[in-house]
Amino acid sequence: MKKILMVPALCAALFLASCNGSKNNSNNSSSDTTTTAGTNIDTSGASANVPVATAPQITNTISLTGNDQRQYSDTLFLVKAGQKITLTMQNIGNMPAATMSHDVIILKPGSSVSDFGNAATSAGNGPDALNKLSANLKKEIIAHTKMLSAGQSDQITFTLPKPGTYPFLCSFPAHYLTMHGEIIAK
Ligand SMILES: [Cu+2]
Repeated sequence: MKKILMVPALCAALFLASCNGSKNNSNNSSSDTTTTAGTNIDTSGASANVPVATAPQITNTISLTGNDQRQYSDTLFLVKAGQKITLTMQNIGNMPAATMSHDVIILKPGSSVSDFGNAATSAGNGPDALNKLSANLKKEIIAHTKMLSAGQSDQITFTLPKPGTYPFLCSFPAHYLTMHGEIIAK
């Protein structure tokens, strides 16, 4: 007698909502499973046309483009630390090299994109701009592509030795303000 009264009382006092919820879940579970299985069938290119809002997959192949709006095509990559990474960068714009070129500079974890970008801006857009940077800033560079004019591309390989967040940026004057991102090595 005491037990029968206690169970609904506890339910009401503690988790009324969850008691109701678990009843509903068990009633619907079979139809839910069918629906989920149905939506998983399409693995073809449908997702290629839709901007991906979820976290990127781990990869060792990075493909980037830069456009005349001073934008990279992607700003976040996940890779494995200690493995060879291949990065391809292409300038898909049309503007003249002197006004709109792009590169990719990958920096050590903890490096400041704005400090590096400011110094790169002062160094200008000449072919030896990176050489004009201070020795301390040069030491921050893990790898970099060539400076690419419209239509050009470059491929580099490098290894991110330790897990961490490696910033990257474009070193063309002032481009770091919009052209920067992160490679996270796991
Ligand atoms: Cu750029």
